[in-house]
Amino acid sequence: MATILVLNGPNLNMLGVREPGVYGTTTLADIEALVSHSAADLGVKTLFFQSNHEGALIDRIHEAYGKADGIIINPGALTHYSYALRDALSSVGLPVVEVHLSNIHKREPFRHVSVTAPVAVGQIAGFGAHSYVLGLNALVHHLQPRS
Ligand code: CA2
Repeated sequence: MATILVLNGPNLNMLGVREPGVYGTTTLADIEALVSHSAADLGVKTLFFQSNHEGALIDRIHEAYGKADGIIINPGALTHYSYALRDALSSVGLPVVEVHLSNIHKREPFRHVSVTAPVAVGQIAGFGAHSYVLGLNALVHHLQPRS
């Protein structure tokens, strides 16, 4: 059974707690439950990790080397400037799908750039919590093209 690591970056632990007007009322725990259910339907195992610290995310990515089969990541604001996170994703050689709750391309100009997307298989943005489910489906299809 394939194992997918689902990573969330800075401030995503505040989902559903603060700024519901921007990011909605769904909590990170709700998103993880949604992804777990989809994973069960798809026959894959999911592991979840969130951190507000770049280095902790990088350590978790390194830990996945040789253990996980793919990564779904919402890097939060690190998306826009963390070359270290990008290098970590690249270093483990696992397929990555980048997801965003909001459509980063129709927000402030600084959010239009993703330094992590070039090392991902693809990016899904703008569908709220459903971006994660779409990302999981895309990653599983990438790993098992017939599914
Ligand atoms: O749309 C996304 O998923 C983002 O990755 C969310 C990041 C943002 O910096 C990216 O540009 C796009 C921010 C997550 C912050 O989440 C909060 C949740 C509640 C209250 C405040 C922030």
